[in-house]
Amino acid sequence: MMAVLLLLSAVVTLLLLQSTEVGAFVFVGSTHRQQPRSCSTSILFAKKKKKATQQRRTAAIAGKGFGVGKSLTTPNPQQQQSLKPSALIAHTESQMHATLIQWLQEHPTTFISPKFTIQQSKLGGYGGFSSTSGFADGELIFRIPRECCVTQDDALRDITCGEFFQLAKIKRVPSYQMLLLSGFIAKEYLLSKRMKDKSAIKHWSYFQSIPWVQNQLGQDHVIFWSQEKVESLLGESLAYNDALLIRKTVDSAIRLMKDVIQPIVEDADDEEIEEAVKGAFVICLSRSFAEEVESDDGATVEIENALLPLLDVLQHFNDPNTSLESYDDYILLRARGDISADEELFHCYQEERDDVIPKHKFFTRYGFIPGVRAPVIELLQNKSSIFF
Ligand SMILES: *[C@@H]1O[C@H](CO)[C@@H](O)[C@H](O)[C@H]1NC(C)=O
Ligand SMILES: CC(=O)N[C@H]1CO[C@H](CO)[C@@H](O)[C@@H]1O
Repeated sequence: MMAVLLLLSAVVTLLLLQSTEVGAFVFVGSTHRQQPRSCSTSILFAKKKKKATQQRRTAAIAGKGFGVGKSLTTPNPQQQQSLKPSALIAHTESQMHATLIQWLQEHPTTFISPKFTIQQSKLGGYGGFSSTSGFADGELIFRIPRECCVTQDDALRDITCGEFFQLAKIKRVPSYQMLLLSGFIAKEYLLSKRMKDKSAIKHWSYFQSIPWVQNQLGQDHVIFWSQEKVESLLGESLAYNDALLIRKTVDSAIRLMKDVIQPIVEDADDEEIEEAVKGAFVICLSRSFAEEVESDDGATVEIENALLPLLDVLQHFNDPNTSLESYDDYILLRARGDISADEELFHCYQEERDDVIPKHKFFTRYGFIPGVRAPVIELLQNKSSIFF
């Protein structure tokens, strides 16, 4: 009964939010319909096969944290012991990615080429690479089953807060896609922190491989900044309004999710929930992929955001050397052109074209600026033309 009441109070907050027109940004709106030119090979390829396989379509994309890669986390010795060494030796020296790979490989439809490795990228943080042997054009790099991905359905079907998310979707709460995905993973993350047996949380192996707090794996985002920092660095910049909009949306989500999460994770205090929701939003903004999903009768196409593990390890490049195919049951990544040994694999999140998304917006949304290695804080201090 308690839980029902609290859920109701969340619903009331939700309705209030709607009526006061809380600022919200449409995350996918401007990006998904225009198919990025240089990414279109994969999308067209996927579409061509659609009729035969009833597959989903994947459109455009998000990026990931601009990494300086300074604060790479050190392996947890406990995990190290419990882990089969095979993933560590075969694919990566990074413990958290080995844990991710091991979990993915427990699913029978997973395939990860022995030639695929995860190493530190020159762009900061980690990236995907070919090993000492390369890939031939069209060669399969990996196949990840949908059940390992985090989708809107996971949120909507969740036993503890699915009903709340369903309502948010029906009411078309501003940015509800982001609210669903972020709210769901924030709740799961807070639960997993309290569990001895982490495997009780379905996506835990994935969650432990991604950064939840500022500066972990070089992650930064305006969502983490203080209001003073936003004012002083972004105050007169082109990115200011977008940053405010995003922060406002996250603030509303935090208010909503507090009411939803507190009865489920009883000992979580306001501050912990706030941190988890912020971290979840940064993860979803910077790593989720927007997909066009057809309704069962094929009559409508909706945009849904999903987190696709392993694919999100790859760094962004406008002219990528991989292509993505997206099906109902799995996603595939293939080599696009021959890839020689020890080369970094790139995926195009979102084409770098000012009419698609200007560079300053790349920063407020995804937390990094493609092709720019200079620290963003310095660019802002120097009043770079990207921002001013
Ligand atoms: C910012 O300006 C300082 C001083 O002119 C310069 O040393 C630095 O390289 C600049 N940084 C960037 C990222 O442009
Ligand atoms: C970053 C990179 O190496 N990109 C290349 C990947 O492969 C395609 C297709 O062969 C090239 O056009 C890219 O330049």
